[in-house]
Amino acid sequence: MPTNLPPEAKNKWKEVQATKNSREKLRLLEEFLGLVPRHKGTAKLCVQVKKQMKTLRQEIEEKKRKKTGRSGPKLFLAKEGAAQIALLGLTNVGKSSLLAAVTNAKVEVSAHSYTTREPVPGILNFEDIQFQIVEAPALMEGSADGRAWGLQTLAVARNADGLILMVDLSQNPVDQLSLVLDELEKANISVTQPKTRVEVERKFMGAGMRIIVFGRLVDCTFKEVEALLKSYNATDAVVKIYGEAKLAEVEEAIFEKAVHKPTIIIANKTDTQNAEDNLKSLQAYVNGKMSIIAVSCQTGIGLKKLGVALFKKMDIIRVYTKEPNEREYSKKPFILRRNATVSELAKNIHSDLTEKFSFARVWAKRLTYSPQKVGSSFVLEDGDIAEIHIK
Ligand SMILES: Nc1nc2c(ncn2[C@@H]2O[C@H](COP(=O)(O)OP(=O)(O)OP(=O)(O)O)[C@@H](O)[C@H]2O)c(=O)[nH]1
Ligand SMILES: [Mg+2]
Repeated sequence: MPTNLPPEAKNKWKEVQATKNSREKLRLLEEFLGLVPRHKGTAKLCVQVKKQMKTLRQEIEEKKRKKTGRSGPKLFLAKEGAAQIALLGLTNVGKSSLLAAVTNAKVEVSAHSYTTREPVPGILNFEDIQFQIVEAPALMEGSADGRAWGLQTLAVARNADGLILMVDLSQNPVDQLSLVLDELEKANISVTQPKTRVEVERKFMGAGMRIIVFGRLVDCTFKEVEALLKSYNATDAVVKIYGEAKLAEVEEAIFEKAVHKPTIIIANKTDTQNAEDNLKSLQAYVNGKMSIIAVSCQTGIGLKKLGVALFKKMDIIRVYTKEPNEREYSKKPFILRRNATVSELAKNIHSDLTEKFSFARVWAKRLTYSPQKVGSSFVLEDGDIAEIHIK
């Protein structure tokens, strides 16, 4: 559904984009909203803008509190470890119990609803790396529309590298999961690889417009996409389109980027009655699209699987480095994405290394001769040891 915004609204949006100041942005968003005609095509946009405004208000509040030294809920938590994983679910499913069982965090577990009211981080050790797990305050129907702390919880999810969705097997898990997925979808966060993805990235002045279509435009032409962006006064931008995209989806991406998060499901309370049947219906509903780990935070069953499941889902590898003149390699690995090359490793070690790179020597079980002399495009695997030589 096209929004058919009048030019004044589009101009106002450009002003919104241009400012970094929270208060100014809030004021401009308010003005923008006043210029948006109300009809079916703009409903989603209005919700999105209101959401942004609410988040900005919270941000302003947070800054004020910081100045006065009063503490209050934080909007974002600094990342630690190999990845930050947001732990989401309805109330009482056992999120705090999981954090208490697998991390060092001190959390309150309670049979009362809505005990956790601000994000709580904890560190999970897996072999020689760490994952940071952040329990976010419970989701509920209406979270994405700003009910209770919903927007804060969804902001934690959006900012995280991956998600754990937790359900309670003593209740209907399908209802719980579909509610959580609905709220995530409303917040433009997808948990499975979406078929369509549109990215609009504004660039510095003079960069010009580049539209790159990896997939296919369904109901419009290149020229129409360009005209749409120009109507929003975006003359310097890179637009990437994956999968089959409609013009309306390109327009949506101008306002909020859809994000995809690698996600696993934890089905908790396997120790309760009906848990087995409930797990079966959950498996049927998910239908292999996401992996489900069945656990009991009370008895500890299944919890050991979490580390390896996260490691696999996050698609990361560990690479150990060695100085050319030393015998031992570093105990602390570099964390890289799967299929990363030696050149990416070099860039991770030091930004200078890409230019100075000459060759690398790699130790790995899969190689016939180890170490092997390799170039910058050599693909690394988990557990490899690399020694980088400079010119
Ligand atoms: N039987 C059983 N009860 C559990 C299990 N895990 C957690 N509980 C109970 O479930 C209740 C809620 O646990 P919490 O860990 O506080 O749940 P939460 O998801 O953090 O809830 P809020 O923060 O309040 O939204 C508590 O009474 C726990 O003792 C489990 O594996 N089995
Ligand atoms: Mg809790």
